[in-house]
Amino acid sequence: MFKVIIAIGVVLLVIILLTLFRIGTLVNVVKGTNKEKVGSSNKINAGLLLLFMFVAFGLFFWYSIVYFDDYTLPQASEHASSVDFAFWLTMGLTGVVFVVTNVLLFIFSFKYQHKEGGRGKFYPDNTKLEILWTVVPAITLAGLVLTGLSAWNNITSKASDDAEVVEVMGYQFAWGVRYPGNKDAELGAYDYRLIDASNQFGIDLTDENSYDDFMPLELHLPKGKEVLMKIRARDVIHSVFMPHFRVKMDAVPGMPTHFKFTPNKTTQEMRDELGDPEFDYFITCTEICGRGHFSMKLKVVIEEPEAYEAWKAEQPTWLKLNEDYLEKVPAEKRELAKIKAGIEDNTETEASL
Ligand SMILES: [Cu+2]
Repeated sequence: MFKVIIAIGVVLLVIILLTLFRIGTLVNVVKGTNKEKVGSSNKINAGLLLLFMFVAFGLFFWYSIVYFDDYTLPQASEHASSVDFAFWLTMGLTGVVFVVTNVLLFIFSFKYQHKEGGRGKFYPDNTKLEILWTVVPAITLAGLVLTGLSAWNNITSKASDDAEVVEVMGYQFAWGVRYPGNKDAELGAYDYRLIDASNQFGIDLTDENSYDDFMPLELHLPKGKEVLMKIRARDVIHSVFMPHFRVKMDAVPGMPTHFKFTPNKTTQEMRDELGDPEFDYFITCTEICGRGHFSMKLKVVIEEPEAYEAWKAEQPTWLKLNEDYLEKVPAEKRELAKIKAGIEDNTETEASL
C-alpha cells in the first residue's frame, strides 16, 4: 500500500513539474520574450538523457552483480561447459557492444544538442568504414552462431543405444515422468485420446512395451550415464528447465522434443559442494503456462548407477497400481501384461517367457 502511495506521489510530482514548465513557456510567449528558435526544453531533455544513462547503467550493473550467483549455478552435466561457453562468449561480445553504443548514444545526444549558430558537418559516405562495419559484425555473428550450433547439435543429436530413456510430460500444473520399465527398455506407445484421470500419459495398452512402464513421483537418473529425455506436453506449451544441468527445452503439445545429457554430479556431491544438506535438483517450468505455473516443480535425484538401478527395480509398474486397466489389454496379451507388470508373482511363468 505504502509503495502505491509513493508511486502515485511520484506521478503527481512529474505532472506538477510538467504543468509548471508549460506555464513558464506560455508566460514567455505572452510576454513576447520567447525569441529562441529552440526552447530550453531541448537542454533539459539532453540533460535528462544523460541522467537516464547513469541511472539505467547503475541498475544494469547492480542487478547483474547482486543476482550473479543465480544465473551462474554450479554445473552438473558434461555438456554444461559448452553451453556456458556459448552463453558467456555471446554475453561478453554483445555486452561490450551494448555498453559502448549506448554510452555513445546518450553522450552524443547531450554533446550535440542544438546550439545557436551551430553547423553540422557534411559527411555523406565512407566506403571503407561501411565495409568494416558490415564485415566485422558478420564474421563475429557467424562465429557466435557456429558456437551455438555446435552446443545445440551436442544436445539434440541421436543418443547412443544404451542411453537411459525417460519421458517427461508437462501439464497444468505439474511434471509427470515415465520410465520404460524393468522388463524391457522400451517406452510403450501412447495416444492422447487415451488420456483420462488415471491414465495421464495416454498409455496404449495394446502395446506390450507399456506393461512394465512406471511413473514415479520423482525423477531419478544415474551419474555418468547418457540420458535421453523425451519431452511432451498435454495441454499448453511448457518448458523443461533443469538449470544445474543446463537443460532447457520446450514441451509442446503434439510435437515431441528431446534433450540428451549426461549428469556428472550426484545430489549428494552437489550438497557437499554447496555445503547445503537440504539441496535438491529440480525440473521447473520456464514457459508461463497459466495460473499454477509457479508450482511446476519436480524433484530430481542423481545417484550412483548402483543406487539408481536399485531404486528402479523397486518401482511398481503403472499397470500394477491401476489393475482395473487390465481389461483394456487385449485378451490374448492379458497374461503377458500381468507378468510384465508384476501383478502375479509367478516366477515359473516369468522364467518361461
Ligand atoms: Cu508450465
